Amino acid sequence: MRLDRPFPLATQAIMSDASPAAEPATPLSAALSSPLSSPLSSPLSSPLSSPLSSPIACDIFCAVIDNFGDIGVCWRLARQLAGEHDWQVRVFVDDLHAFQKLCPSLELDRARQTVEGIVVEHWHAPTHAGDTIEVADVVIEAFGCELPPIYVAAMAQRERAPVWLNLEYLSAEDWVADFHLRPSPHPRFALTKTFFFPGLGPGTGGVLKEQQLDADHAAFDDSPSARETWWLQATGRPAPPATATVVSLFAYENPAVDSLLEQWRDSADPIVLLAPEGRISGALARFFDLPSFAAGACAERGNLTAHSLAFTEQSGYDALLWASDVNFVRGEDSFVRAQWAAKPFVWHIYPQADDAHLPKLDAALAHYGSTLPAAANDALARFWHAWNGVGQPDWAEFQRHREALQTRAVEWAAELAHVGDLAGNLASFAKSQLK
Ligand code: TRH
Repeated sequence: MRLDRPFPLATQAIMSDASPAAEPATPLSAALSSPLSSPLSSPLSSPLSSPLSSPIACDIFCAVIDNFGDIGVCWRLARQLAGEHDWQVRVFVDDLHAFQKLCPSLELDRARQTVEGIVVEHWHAPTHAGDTIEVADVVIEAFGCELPPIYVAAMAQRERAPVWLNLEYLSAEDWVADFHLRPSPHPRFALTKTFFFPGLGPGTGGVLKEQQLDADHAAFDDSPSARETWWLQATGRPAPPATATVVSLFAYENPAVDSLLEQWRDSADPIVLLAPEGRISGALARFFDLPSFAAGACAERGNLTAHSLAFTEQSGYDALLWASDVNFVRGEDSFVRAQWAAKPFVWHIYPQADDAHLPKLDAALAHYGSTLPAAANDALARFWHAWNGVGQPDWAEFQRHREALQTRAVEWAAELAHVGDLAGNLASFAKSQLK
């Protein structure tokens, strides 16, 4: 519920977070007294109804660093909060082009639009906070993107301070549980920002999982016609024979891919590779000696058949994971989706300077491989390290442990579900603060 009355930004001359010298600003007291900004005072006098008596309003701010995961996580969270918790959700996002890749119905030239009941504001400048300042009950600052100063100042003016959450990047490291839900007082305003840490273990915020996901997955697995339809739509061909191993490949550029393609080419059993067009497509084109490997392309060498797939809208990505036997995923959101798909998977972690990503990789392996037989756990770790720049991948060894990896994948999906879905955990915490 938005307690504040919208008022034209032009009358807003609130001291920004920037130093006063940085921009001419009417002191807040003057802004409050001027008749034009009287709506600003309305929150101070509006009757306080419990925010829980009407839909909770939530603003999510997302600055896309690169790739698709920032907006991928925010959009999935927004859809869950709106669809499963009936929140009024507004997403401020700066890069509509990245967003449109996973949400094709988004229009690139609109400052504001509604998609699936969610208001999408083009966050066209760091200081932009919409044509009017309407502070929500819950404000989610995704991945430390820094809220517009004018919005923070308006948060401080709100009769009931909003629940302000900093949604962190996912990490499987143990320290995450110690920092999850830690409050951080604002240096100047009577506001508190709470750090919300996703995670793979107890005591963290968990990871996103739609309530309908398991049912949708089971329906796909139980319907040969649904699978056949998917194969024809995705590749133009029927599903391959059961003797083939189907591999999905969503990765950054990766020097290990050349060796893996050769191993797949020389594999004793047929390999069908499904690669959404993207950063790995250049390597596939070179391997098949093609000028490009765009969506719709198909090529064969030895026992390897590769299809380049069109980038689907976000809800369509899961079916690729369900249709495959082994999933190569990357970043954060597809990494989580592979865990829910309950198939053996290989993670191309978002590379960081000085190999800072490797401890994060090992932390995830520690959770995921903890109950694997030692030989299978070692093989998985070697393969994940090779896929992340340390050593050479050994596909035959990975395949030798496929049965143990498949058993573990199913177990892990159940264990991860016990941590609770991130959207539900976040909604519960926010409501506990709004009482
Ligand atoms: O695209 P990414 O590499 O995003 C990265 C990571 O999130 C990383 O943690 C972050 O620091 C960096 O961005 C800034 O990988 P990720 O996280 O898997 O996001 C991809 C999104 O794209 C995910 O939501 C799934 C979606 N997707 C589709 O919607 N359709 C598709 O066809 C494919 C292949 C993916």
